[in-house]
Amino acid sequence: MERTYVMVKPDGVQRGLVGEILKRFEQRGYQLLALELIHPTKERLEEHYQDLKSKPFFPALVEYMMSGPVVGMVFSGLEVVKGGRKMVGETNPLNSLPGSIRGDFCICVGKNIIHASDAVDSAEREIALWFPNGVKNYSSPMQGLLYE
Ligand code: RTP
Repeated sequence: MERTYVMVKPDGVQRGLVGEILKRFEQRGYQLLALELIHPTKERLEEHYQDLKSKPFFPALVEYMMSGPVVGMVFSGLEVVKGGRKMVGETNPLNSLPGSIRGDFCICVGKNIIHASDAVDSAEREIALWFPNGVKNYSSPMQGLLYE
């Protein structure tokens, strides 16, 4: 089953939105495989956002992401990468529809509360980066109610 990496960013944690975000992914039917609150290092964030290193906003992005703890989660489910991105909304919250997480809870691109992997290969790279000890699958009876 496909997996994705979701991170509640420091502003999302500080605003007490972890439970709301977790609830939305769970109620959609995605299965929670891992969850951890951590204080990310600069090195880990630079690795996570390696594709954005040349962007002018990169230093501010890393600074923002180090402004407090983050909560990382791994979810599995049918096409969870695409579905998860839809739930999150657009990078700029102003372009995010109400009903999406960014559309419901934030306004500014520099404080957009959540990250979700944008492709299956980057999801696997991010899961390995943030959960270096591995993530175990487990069977859940609930999953049988979601798929034909
Ligand atoms: P993320 O990786 O955090 O899920 O966000 P994303 O795919 O929607 O957007 P991406 O282009 O990967 O950008 C990563 C994060 O960088 C910040 N950003 N700031 N000031 C700016 O113009 C700007 N553009 C991007 C945002 O926090 C964005 O989520």
